[in-house]
Amino acid sequence: MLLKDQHPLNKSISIALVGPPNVGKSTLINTLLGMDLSIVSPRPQTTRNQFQCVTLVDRTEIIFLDTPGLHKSMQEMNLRMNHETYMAQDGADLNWIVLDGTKGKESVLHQLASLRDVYKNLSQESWIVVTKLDQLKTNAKKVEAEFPNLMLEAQKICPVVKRAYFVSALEEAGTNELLSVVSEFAPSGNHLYPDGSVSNKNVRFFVAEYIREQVFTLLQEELPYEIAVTIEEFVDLEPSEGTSDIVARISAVIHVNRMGQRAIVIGQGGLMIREIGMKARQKIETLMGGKVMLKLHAKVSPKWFKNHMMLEELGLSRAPNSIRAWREDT
Ligand SMILES: Nc1nc2c(ncn2[C@@H]2O[C@H](COP(=O)(O)OP(=O)(O)O)[C@@H](O)[C@H]2O)c(=O)[nH]1
Ligand SMILES: [Mg+2]
Repeated sequence: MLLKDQHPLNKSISIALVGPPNVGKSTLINTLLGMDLSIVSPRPQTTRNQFQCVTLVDRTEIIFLDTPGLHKSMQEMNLRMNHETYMAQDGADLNWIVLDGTKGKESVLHQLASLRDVYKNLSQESWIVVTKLDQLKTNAKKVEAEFPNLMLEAQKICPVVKRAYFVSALEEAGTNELLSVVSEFAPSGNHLYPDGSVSNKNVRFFVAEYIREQVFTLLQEELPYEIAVTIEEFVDLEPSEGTSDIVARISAVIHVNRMGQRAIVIGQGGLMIREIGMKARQKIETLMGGKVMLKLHAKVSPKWFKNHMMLEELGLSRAPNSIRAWREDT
């Protein structure tokens, strides 16, 4: 879709956030957007799909591409998740290599070095964004002192790195400055999204994500990695006068790998699944701007993470090195 008759001073830039899992990429995007769109949890590999989030700063459209981060496992789902990250990086004008600043400079350089193989083909301009600075227990003025010569040493590892910025997404420190720098840097160009758009994914996608976010937050151990959420029914309702102010009726399935996991998701007397539903519903209602009816079921779908059809349904498209399906025609 081409948006016509645009202002001649419009600018547009797309930024792929790449980096190790759990460094705070999704949190940073949410802070910069000013809304909790991308799901966040204290566990690595919460984000599974790449998707775009959009914000406007004056006449500059900034498109953030959130990515799952890269991991080395050869599981079909992980191959597809890595592919999502490569695709995002490929289409972006700028890469932010997001690194966790909690443990200071040596750790930041170590994280960068661990990505060396992955990012050796990086051609677009790349910046380092060191985040979680609130954990450093240092005040902003001392940041430079904590990371002396970071750029010089970073460039030895990853020569395409041009700049470094320091932020705390949680405390919103340095984040507005980062937005101004980006809008300064952005090239002139037409906006790709109509005003008011926030993402290229639809509400259904975020509803499933918000449910998964609660599973990641409320359930322990490895369980969340063996869980997926699909939407079974999504009906928009016209809030009828006086009788009901419900804007949607949604029914979703929480897929688990094994029978025992189903019992954990449901919890004693259904308490756990009710809590997952209640917390997810609050975020869904904020997103949709009205009340929703949310029904959740838990279902055993053995080895869903190897099932090509299921992975397609979850929006993870086939990777070039995908494991061949046993009944592939070509
Ligand atoms: N203290 C602190 N924690 C953060 C910050 N940004 C993210 N986190 C936490 O780090 C964890 C991982 O964040 P997430 O955004 O999911 O990381 P991602 O996997 O890189 O997308 C979550 O528990 C966040 O609350 C920050 O600026 N400061
Ligand atoms: Mg994430």
